[in-house]
Amino acid sequence: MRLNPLKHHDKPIINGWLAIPSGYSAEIVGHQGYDAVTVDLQHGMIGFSDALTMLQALSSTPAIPLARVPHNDPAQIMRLLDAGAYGIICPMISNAEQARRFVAACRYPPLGNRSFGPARGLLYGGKDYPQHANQQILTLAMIETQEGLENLEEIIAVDGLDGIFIGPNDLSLVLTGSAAAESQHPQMLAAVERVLTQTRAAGKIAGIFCTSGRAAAERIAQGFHFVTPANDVMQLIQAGREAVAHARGEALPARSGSGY
Ligand code: 3PY
Ligand code: MG
Repeated sequence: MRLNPLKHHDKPIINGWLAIPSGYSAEIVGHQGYDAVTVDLQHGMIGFSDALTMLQALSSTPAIPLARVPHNDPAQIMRLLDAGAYGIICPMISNAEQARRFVAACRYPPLGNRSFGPARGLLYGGKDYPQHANQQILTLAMIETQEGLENLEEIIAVDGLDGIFIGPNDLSLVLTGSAAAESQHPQMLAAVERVLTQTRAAGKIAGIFCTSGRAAAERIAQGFHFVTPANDVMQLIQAGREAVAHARGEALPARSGSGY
């Protein structure tokens, strides 16, 4: 089976993020040097057939294809793994039971309850995918709720969970009342630092969503192993605004804290 380099990372993982339902943009993004690219079925405008085409497009690039599911649903997780995703990011994990259910959906028996029907897993991963998928598929649980923060230790400790991915917009929304991915609010700074420290102490991947490459570089310097330097929509917005402002000789308009 094709090995998943994200499972044995020695350098920070730079992860692209796709919200636009297009195989063509997936292919373009996959060729830009990212280690991994995530197809976002939670907040992206993406259904299963779009995701299939996008995972196929990503397969033709060096980037490892990942998917974020809309919620902790074993049927959705199974279909995206069958479609060739080499890892799943699951939003809104709030306790260990939810994390165990998530991991079980990503693992064939006896480790979990993923149903057998590997489909594109065989095409992307290779003929021996069924024998090795349990070891190669990446599982990242998103911490972005108050309860998730409170139950952090027990979530991180779940066997088979590879790491944590912070959703800073949702997290800052619940902690500070406004969605701001790079919020400097003391409560948010403390929460992010706590998730980072505890995840690293457990020897697992510490990941976070960011709104720009510069913000992602700061997160890497802070100690994160897995960063997303904005999604395709944010990059399109930023590039469009810059182009218009430069053409008009005007100052760049201010960005919103959420990146949108
Ligand atoms: C968040 O910031 O809440 C996310 O889920 C990132 O997409
Ligand atoms: Mg979120």
